[in-house]
Amino acid sequence: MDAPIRQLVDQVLGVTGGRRPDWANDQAPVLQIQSMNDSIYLIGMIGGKDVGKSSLINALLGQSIARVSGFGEGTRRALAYVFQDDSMTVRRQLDQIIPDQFDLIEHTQPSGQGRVLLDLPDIDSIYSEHVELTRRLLRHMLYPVWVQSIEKYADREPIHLLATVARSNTPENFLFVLTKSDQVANRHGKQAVDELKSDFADRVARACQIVDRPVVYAVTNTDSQAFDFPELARKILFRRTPERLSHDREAASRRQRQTVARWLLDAGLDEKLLIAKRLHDHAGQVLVSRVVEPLVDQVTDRLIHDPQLQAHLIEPTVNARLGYWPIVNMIQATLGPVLSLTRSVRPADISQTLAGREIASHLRGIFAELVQSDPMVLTLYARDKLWEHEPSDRASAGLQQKLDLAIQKHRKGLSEKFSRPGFLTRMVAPVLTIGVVIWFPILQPILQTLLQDSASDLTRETILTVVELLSASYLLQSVGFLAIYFLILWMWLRWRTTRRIQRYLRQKTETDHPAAVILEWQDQLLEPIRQYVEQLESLQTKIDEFAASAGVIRSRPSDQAA
Ligand SMILES: Nc1nc2c(ncn2[C@@H]2O[C@H](COP(=O)(O)OP(=O)(O)OP(=O)(O)O)[C@@H](O)[C@H]2O)c(=O)[nH]1
Ligand SMILES: [Mg+2]
Repeated sequence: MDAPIRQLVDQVLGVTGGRRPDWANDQAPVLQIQSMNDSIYLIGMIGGKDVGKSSLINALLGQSIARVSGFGEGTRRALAYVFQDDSMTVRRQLDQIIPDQFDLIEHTQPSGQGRVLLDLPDIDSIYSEHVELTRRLLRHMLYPVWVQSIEKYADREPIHLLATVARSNTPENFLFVLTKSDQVANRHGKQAVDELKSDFADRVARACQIVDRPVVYAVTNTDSQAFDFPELARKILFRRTPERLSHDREAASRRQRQTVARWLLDAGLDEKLLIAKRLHDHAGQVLVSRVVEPLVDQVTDRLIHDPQLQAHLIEPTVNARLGYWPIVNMIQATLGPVLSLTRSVRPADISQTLAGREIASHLRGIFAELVQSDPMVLTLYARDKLWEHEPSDRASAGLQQKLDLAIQKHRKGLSEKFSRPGFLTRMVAPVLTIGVVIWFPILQPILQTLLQDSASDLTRETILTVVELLSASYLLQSVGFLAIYFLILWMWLRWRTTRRIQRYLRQKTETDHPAAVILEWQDQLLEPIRQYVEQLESLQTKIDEFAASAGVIRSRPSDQAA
């Protein structure tokens, strides 16, 4: 299997915790297509004890190269029949796969170039090393010949191995042989052989999970002309061109990919994803209904109705705005702090408790319930066990900090927007302040005297007026008037600025609202589940892409029910 496919399988196993499929094990008899030699191919006899594998090799070659035995251990080493030019390469290859466990016989027939005909030990005897050797070779054998004798054809072991091998190689590359047909034909006639062939073909089709029954060749190794022997010999011995080899390897590779794709689609990831999404939704709903929504309401409500919090937000802006008004700014500087002193507030106080309970305690309750409802939460929140004291306190403190920052930002934003009055106000402000101070007590009485009197009395009257203006009683009267005037002006300006800001605060959009950080905080709390969902989704996408490339279609739930 390719490394990326292997990785995909591992990822799915990591998520589902399922059992590793047989074909994904390192030692499984899975065809290693990538490591195959381009021009050399293995054809090996795979079958149970004494079925006639060695006899079949001899009969095919018309000479006795393999040792035949009706009892005892039988064939225990692999025997490779190789064209002489290929022998070096084949020896090197076999040395890597089954070191010291093979013999090599060279021949000089060019028609056998590239082909390695293998006689192998049985796959069902008491000798475990026999099976091991054959399984190892199967990892490199493009063309296994499945040999069964007529008396043993219903044995389960060979069929089981066939089923495993057929997951990584296509049955089109296989040949199926029933040996010792002479024994049945002699006793029950030729028709009995045909019936057994047909039944064997059914079993093979089931094992390989194919619809069409494969061809089964009935032979007797003692007569190379009887039954299907001549046709079988042609099928085994014909020379595979490079094109044919690459076609057959491609077919095997497709089969492997289909096997993996089907397994991936059936691995239960859809269900995991569904459960994870439900968990995410459920956790979100619980958090929203029990903490987030009430908290947003609480913060919003206090932003609008709590005079202390409002003063905290608005006071700096009022200060800055009134700074543009001469004299009024002095009153603000003197009296403003006195007002705001009574209104000191810690903004974080507004989110420490909810319905008389600490936020952290709400969190602990919610996450303890989530753990109960889905143990997956234990894994996802392994680093942030929100059902425990320390992590939930930390999460709650994080929210306080966020809100503090948001309110500070809010305060700054207001100040940026409102602290500088418009051009007209800045023009009018000196007139309404300094102008008033000069006009009413000084300029207006002098001008009045100047305009009332005739030119001859001008100097004297004017001087008299100035003297009057400087009298103690007049000064007191003027200061009294101005004090009242400026106090009223200060109060009016404060009221006007405050009202404007409050009006603005009421129509503020939600994203600017300090309470928006509570939603952000909620997302953060749900992050582990969201990441898990994302991980599953991306795995799902990869699987779907892989399945599509392998030509395997996901069966819908209705199909499965059918
Ligand atoms: N009647 C009959 N006997 C056969 C046939 N093929 C093999 N035999 C006999 O079956 C016995 C086993 O034959 P082998 O060729 O050694 O069988 P094998 O599968 O190589 O056996 P192991 O290497 O031990 O697994 C021998 O006595 C053969 O003579 C056949 O087609 N017909
Ligand atoms: Mg043998």
